[in-house]
Amino acid sequence: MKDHLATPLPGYPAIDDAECLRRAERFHGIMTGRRTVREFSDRPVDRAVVERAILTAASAPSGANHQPWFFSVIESPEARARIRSAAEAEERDFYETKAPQEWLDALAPLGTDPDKGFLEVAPVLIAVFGQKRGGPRPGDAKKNYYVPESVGIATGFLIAALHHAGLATLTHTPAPMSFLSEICGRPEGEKPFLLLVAGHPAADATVPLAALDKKPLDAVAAWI
Ligand code: IYR
Repeated sequence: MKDHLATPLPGYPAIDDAECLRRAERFHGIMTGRRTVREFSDRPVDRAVVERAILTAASAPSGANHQPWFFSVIESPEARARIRSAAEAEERDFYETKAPQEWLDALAPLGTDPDKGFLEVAPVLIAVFGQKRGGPRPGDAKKNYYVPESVGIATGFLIAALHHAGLATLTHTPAPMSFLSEICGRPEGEKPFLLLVAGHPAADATVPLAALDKKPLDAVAAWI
């Protein structure tokens, strides 16, 4: 490797193969318990939990370590009502006009519709943005690299962190979602990537049976 500043690798204490497998199995158990939830309770979530989950997301790998993401946590009832109204307008357009039949057929087993009441019920809305320019330090304005990939990985970390904390999540992507930039006051050059809804599930929350079907290992992986 070329000359650069480095420090001995921290955080990987030696473990044996059995312990390695136990950890892989335990984490699989935790993550396969995650469900996309569309019915939330209005029970508040401690801000420290959200802060910690965002710090987990922000520790994700990224192009040139530029960390090209920003997380807007939307608390104000007024902003939430605006987001719901803008999202529902887009979704009505989607379900009633834009979506081809094949897409509607694909969604039918999940029972989704243009009603996005959860945007005003769930206590946590996190709008995730990708930044075209930035850099490793706050205030940098260099070109960023692999922005959608980096932000996607960070969002995966965020979902895993919230789930691990015991919270339910829903990835919501009304299209277009430029209204999020305006409502959250984000600058041009920052693009909304996804709206993550989080909170405790409603006591009577259900999950579509179709969502429980996951492909077996041999359908998703091969060793060559
Ligand atoms: N954005 C719409 C439709 C939708 C699309 C896909 I692909 C989904 O996996 C789920 C929903 C909505 O939120 O209802």
